[in-house]
Amino acid sequence: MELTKEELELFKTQGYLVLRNFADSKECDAICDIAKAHLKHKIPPIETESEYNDILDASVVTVRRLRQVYHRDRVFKEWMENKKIRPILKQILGESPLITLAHHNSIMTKMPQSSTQTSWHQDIRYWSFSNDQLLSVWLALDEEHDQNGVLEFIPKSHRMNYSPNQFDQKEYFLSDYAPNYNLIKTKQSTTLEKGDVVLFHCKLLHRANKNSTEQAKISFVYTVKSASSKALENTRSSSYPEIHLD
Ligand SMILES: O=C(O)CCC(=O)C(=O)O
Repeated sequence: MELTKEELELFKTQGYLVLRNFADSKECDAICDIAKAHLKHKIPPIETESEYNDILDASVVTVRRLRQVYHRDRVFKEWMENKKIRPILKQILGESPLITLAHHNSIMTKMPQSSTQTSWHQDIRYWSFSNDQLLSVWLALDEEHDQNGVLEFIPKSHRMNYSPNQFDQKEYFLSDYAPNYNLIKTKQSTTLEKGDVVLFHCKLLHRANKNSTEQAKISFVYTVKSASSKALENTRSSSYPEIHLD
C-alpha cells in the first residue's frame, strides 16, 4: 500500500496524516488483550501519571504507558514490523525506515478518571538525533474522542521556528502565553476509530485530553527514522537498538 501524491503532500505540509481503517479489528483486539494483561499487572518498564504531574500522589500507581513493548510480546513486535506500512514510511522518509526502540516504543493509555491531559509538546524535545527525519505511528485500539483523550495536532507546526519563551521549563508549549494563542487556535482534534493509524512528525505540536469516561483508552505508538538520522552518542536515543525495516 502506498500514499497518493496528495496524501504524501498532506503529510509534508500538515505534519500528520490519518490512515483510516488501516489495521483489522482482530489484530487490534489481539494487541489490546496482551496490553491489558501487562497493564493489569503493571509489568515494568512503565511510566506513571505521577511522574508527569507533580501534584499527584506518587504512592498511587496509575500507568500512563507501558514502555519497551517491542520485546514484551510477539504480537507487539509483529505490529511494529508489519509489512503493509513500510512502503508508506519509506515514501515519507525517502528511504527504508528503522524503528528506534529508545522512544515511543509504547502502549499509551489514558485510564478512566485518574488520567491527566497531555500538554502541548513536540516529541523531539527529549530526543537526540542528527536531524528531524523521525515520525511516530499511532494505532487506535478502540475509539478515541473528545471524552476519552482525543489527540490534537497543530497543523504545520513542525515547520515553524519558535523562541524559547514559548515553552516552559519542561519544554511544553505554553497554552497561557498570549503569543501562542493564535497558533493554538488552529488545532485539529483527531477523532479515531479502532484500527485507524495516525502518522505524525516528531516536531509537530500535539496534546491529548484527559479521559473522563469509565473505560481505559489504549493506543499503540512507535517511532521510525531514516538511516540519515543518527542517534547522538551517549544519549538515551543511542542507548537502545534500532531495527531495520527493509
Ligand atoms: O497522552 C497521550 O495520549 C499522548 C501522548 C503523547 O503525545 C506523548 O507522550 O508524546
